[in-house]
Amino acid sequence: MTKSALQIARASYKPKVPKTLEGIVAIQEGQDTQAVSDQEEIKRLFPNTCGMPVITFISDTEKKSYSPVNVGVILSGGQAPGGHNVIAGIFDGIKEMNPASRLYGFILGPGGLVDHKYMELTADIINEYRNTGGFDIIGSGRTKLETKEQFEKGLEILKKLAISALVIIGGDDSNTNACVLAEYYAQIGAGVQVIGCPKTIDGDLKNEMIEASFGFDTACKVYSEVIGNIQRDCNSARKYWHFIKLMGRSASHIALECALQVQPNICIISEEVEAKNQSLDDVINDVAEKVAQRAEKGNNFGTVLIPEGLIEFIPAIKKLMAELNDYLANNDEEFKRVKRSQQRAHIIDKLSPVNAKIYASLPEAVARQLTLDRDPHGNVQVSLIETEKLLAEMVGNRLAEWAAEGKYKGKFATQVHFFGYEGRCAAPSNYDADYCYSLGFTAAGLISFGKTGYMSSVRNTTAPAAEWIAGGVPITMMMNMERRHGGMKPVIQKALVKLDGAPFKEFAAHRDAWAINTDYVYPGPIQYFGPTEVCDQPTKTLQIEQKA
Ligand code: FBP
Repeated sequence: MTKSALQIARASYKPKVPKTLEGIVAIQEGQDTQAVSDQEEIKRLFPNTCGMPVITFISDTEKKSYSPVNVGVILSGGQAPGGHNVIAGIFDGIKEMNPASRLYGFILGPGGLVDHKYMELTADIINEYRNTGGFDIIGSGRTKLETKEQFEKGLEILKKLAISALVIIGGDDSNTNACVLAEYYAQIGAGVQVIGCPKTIDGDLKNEMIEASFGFDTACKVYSEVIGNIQRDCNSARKYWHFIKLMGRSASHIALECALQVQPNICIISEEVEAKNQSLDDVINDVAEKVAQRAEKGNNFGTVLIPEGLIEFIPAIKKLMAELNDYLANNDEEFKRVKRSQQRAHIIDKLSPVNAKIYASLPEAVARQLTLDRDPHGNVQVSLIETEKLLAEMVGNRLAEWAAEGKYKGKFATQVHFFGYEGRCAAPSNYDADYCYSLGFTAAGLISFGKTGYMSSVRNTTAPAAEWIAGGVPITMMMNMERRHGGMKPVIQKALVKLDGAPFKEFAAHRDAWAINTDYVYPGPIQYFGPTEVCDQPTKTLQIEQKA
């Protein structure tokens, strides 16, 4: 494999880790925990793994001896920068405990466990992937681990390889599955521990104990770099409005973080649209008004950041999507038999009158995108809905109406962009490289203490890495009951942008000025070598949250 100069230099980077992970480690147990809501139901569903205490690693002086352990690892869901370092951290952690320990990777996600596709991860392989982006060391996939048959098939291969602990690196849905699997293996006395690791560029797997999901930092830095470049282009040519959709599924954390980094003219926050009960028309009017205000000052250019999940947060469209989800979950076969040209009419016929009317009013392409296959977790694939084009087109139409009424005299030409895949496999920033390695090393520690149903947790990450706090959080602590696939299921609660949270307030305090003025910031590319204030900065979101 030919390597770039950066790859070669970066391979020898030694991730910074919390001091408590450096020597001999002991654990400190906190109070017993309970689910974030629906406590009784979660307790009933997870009798073995609910209620366990939060665990913190502390330094110890008494040297322990560990038996060798065989560990399996799975990368689940969308790629996120730093996954390879989590695996390197697990590898180094279990080898430090006992050099005879072995690590196996299941190929292409949870499906690899069920289909018995695996490879042993040796030192030579691990060393090739240290500090690199991507999940290609073993690949990732979105198979949902949920049935007893899958768990039993998985157990066959785990037993064959004498694996007594499995680490699932994934987002909220994958960690929910990790918890269900941990509970099942505990219930049947399978002798397999299951540990989760918080991954997703979306940033929506976070709570009091998990302050960030890995990959969010690097992905936002990559997007902010390119948005900054676009803003500079935009301010040089002064002739385009750029509509930029940003990945992130439901939550607007990525859009908000990028806005804090680049100071765009407009950034829509889906959670605010929902809270204000705005219609699509309201959103269009808001954007068009800002375009018109800038045009009055002769500025017929600007940037609009759009979170990928926006459409789901427009209350009327959310209700429509809930009905569509239920219909498609229960009538998938019937719907697939309908001819493509008749699908729109078929859906209109099946929906309640209110939702049918909204569905009928949507542009053809967007209406079709709303009925595309859900992912295996029942989520609408929002990355396939072209909201950036929808908004650019509808804002253009609104401005044309205003121009006809003599209310607007500007020029409006657009460029549309979607940034998502560009950031998911970037070489991890120092923050993600350090954080991920620490998460992996922590997961190895949790295994050594016989824990199951825990998520690896590393906190206090705005402080220097030596002061980070490592430990484990019971996954059940993050759960509640939600409607999925037409029924109520226990799931990890998704963290959306809090409108009373400090990062949103910071944005809200400046956005009017950013809309009118051209206050762009150009963050430039991620730096891997250089002063700590350039290379080791965590996200603005985290910095603002921790300061508040
Ligand atoms: P995860 O939640 O699995 O980490 O996925 C993140 C994400 O990048 C979302 O932002 C996006 O909506 C989705 O994956 C796209 O996934 P895919 O490439 O599988 O369609």
